[in-house]
Amino acid sequence: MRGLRHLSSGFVSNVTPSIEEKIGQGLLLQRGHPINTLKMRIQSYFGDRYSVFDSLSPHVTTQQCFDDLLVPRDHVSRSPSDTFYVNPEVCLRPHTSAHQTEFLRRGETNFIVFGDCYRRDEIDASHYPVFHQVEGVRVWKQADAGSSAEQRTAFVIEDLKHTLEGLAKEVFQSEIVLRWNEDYFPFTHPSLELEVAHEGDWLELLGCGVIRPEILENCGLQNHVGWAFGAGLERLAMRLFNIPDIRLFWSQDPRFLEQFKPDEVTKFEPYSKYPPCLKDMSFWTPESFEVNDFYAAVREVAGDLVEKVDLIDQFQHPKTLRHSHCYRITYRSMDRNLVNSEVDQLQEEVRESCSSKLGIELR
Ligand code: FA5
Ligand code: MG
Repeated sequence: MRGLRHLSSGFVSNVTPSIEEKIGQGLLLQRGHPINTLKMRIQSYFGDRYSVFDSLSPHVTTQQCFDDLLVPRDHVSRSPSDTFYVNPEVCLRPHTSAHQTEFLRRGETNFIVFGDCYRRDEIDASHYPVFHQVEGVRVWKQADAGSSAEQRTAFVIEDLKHTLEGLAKEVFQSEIVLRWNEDYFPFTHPSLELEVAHEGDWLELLGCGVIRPEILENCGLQNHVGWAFGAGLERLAMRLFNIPDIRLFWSQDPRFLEQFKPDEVTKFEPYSKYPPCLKDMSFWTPESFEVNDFYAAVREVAGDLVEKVDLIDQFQHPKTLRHSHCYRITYRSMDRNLVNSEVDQLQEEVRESCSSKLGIELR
């Protein structure tokens, strides 16, 4: 459970039972599920010109997932506080970009990849440790993209923007307001992010950019240029189907599932909003405290009954210099009313589990 800080010595997998349970559930291919309906829309937009891969194992090597993509050795995304490791060389893919180089090496020049992705992350309505992404890649021979480096970059960016603006319009099939921002990824340069206006705010749809030439060269594609993008399907689907909480995608409740028909986009009608139950928890943190270990421990005990976890207070003791954190855990079921005694018991189990596994000292 605890972050494995020394991958080579005394390896302990940080993949928890509730994560293991999600592997192979196949929401992407489940007809009628909003994730499948969205996938079909994206797939139909890209049409026959793109090869589609949607059944790849989520187990990938750190080579595929990080090294091949020029992710620096000390980049935080490689850390076991962020990524689930099965063993020191194999992890659960944190992004579908993990498949870019294998298909480029096989000579694919236009392709999209759908997959379930896994990340150790915060807990709230738009973050879940399992989610889905679609990756897209397109490459050209240099000569077909322009005669100077500047021309080729401009050509690739223009095609990328055109393709992705078209995708957003196809997905939402309504008037939408988009904006491009600069971004950073180790594997693309320049890199961009696309946002859509949503309820008075901007919602991040995807990251993308011009593939770094070293990556293409390492795949045997000298004198080529291309773009890549990666988008989170849940965030798109939440907006498209009016789904307010990311946990709902995993619901087995017929009141959720039966609202959706294959290939139809309909607005979700909430069947209930049960009252939340808030519990605070304070503790002294050990030197090596990783907040994602805490989130994972809470999830492991409370499962989908935890809606969000917020850090509400922290301070450092002036004499001992120890750090104290106070978190507010919001418990709420999406399907039923939680009784107080049940939440009290959950909270007690969370406290016990955290104090035994994380080396924290409860206050
Ligand atoms: C990436 O994962 C890059 N691989 C995208 C990319 C591909 C860039 C190709 C350039 C070229 P990022 O970490 O921003 O980027 O995640 C992309 C999307 O995944 C986010 O916009 C979000 O929609 C989704 N996402 C990330 N973490 C979570 C999470 N915990 N829960 C739900 N969705 C998530
Ligand atoms: Mg991002």
